[in-house]
Amino acid sequence: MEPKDYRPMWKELGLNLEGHDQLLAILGKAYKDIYMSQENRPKAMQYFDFVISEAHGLRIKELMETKKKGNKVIGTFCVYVPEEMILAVGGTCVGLCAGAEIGIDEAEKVLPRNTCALIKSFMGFKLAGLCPYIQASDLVVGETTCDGKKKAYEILNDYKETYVVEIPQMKTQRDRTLWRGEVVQFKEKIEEISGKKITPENLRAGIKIANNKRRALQRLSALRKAVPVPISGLDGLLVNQIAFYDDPLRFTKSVNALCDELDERIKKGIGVTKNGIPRILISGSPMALPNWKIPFIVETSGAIVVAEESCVGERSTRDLVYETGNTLDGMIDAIVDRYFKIDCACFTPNVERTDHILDLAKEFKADGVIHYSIQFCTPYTVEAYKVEKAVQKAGIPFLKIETDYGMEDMGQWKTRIEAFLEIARG
Ligand code: BJ8
Repeated sequence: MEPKDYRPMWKELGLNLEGHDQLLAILGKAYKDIYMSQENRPKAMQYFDFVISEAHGLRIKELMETKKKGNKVIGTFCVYVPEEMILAVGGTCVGLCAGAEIGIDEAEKVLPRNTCALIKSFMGFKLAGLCPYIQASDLVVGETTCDGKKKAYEILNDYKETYVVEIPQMKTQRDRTLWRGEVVQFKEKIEEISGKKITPENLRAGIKIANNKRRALQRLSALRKAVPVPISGLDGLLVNQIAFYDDPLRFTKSVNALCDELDERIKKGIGVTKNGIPRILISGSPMALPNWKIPFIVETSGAIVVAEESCVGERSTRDLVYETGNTLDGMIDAIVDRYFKIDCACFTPNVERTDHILDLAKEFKADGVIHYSIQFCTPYTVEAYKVEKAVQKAGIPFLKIETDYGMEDMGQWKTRIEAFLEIARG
């Protein structure tokens, strides 16, 4: 096969070609070391390996092609942005949160050093000219969740038009009214940028596509409850990360194909590792691609991650939009209610999240809970206190981790995690 040359496309997108080459080399090596070294992976993971290998190539080419047909690409940073409305007008929603320590020097020129790594990373990717997704986006949508993101969008807007959705901080009826108003305004923004009207018909279709993607991810999640577990936590996380970039129809089909294979494994009692190793639930800040640090340490220390209580995981896939609404207003209400259930730590109070963590720990037969927060992420770091109390009260071993995207503390965390796994083993 002819080697594919995407450089003209990257140049057209205004990427920093030299820096981008270096980035691809680093990511390619990390993927090989972390993912391709795993044993006994399901065959259907080959599709997801391919998607990763073409994340800056073929997928971007697809986005450019859909743009040529007049469809819009919308970049987002939060699972609170209603994807259904973007899909309704034939648009594509791509996640722009970034999980690598890249472009930090550039980011620190505009942000304080003690900013969460996720924010520094997306800012760094943009300022260093390394993210083809943000370059390809017709509009970037931010949101008023944590203070760091909220204020960073004001700066990002100087470099790329950023439309900000206001997310309430509480969940009273008054907050729901505010949120509904925001969803309606977002609908109008999407209509304006796409030049297309959102109708009951196209919104129904958008809801179906987004729900089917979530159903496939729910199916995958449920299969990870099996003993022994048929797929590694790293692979489970990867599929959830790819959900933010891939074509939703193709992705849904590929996740279901993976689940068919896992069904077979379960029937035959095949696990990805030997039985009896500690099953770990990871909870906390989202792990955006390519943030694999903690699951990698856990799974190379003799344990397996069975679920992620995170926006790259359960928190964004758990709830569906009711498909029973026939009117546009009814569908908007269904969207409003579905998103309003997301239990991000930016809300106060947020008891639902602690309840969900306990439920997940039980359902997935977790031997331990690791609470992960990105350093300087106030919402999750502070909320960890309440989570710790609840998890310990339930008699489940608990470990609190606060780290950034750097690799310097890998050894230190490996030692702490190994000691924790001794306790989880019971
Ligand atoms: S709904 S979790 S995707 S905001 S890690 S940037 S919170 S300081 S990402 Fe999130 Fe939406 Fe909530 Fe989910 Fe701020 Fe914390 Fe950084 Fe964070």
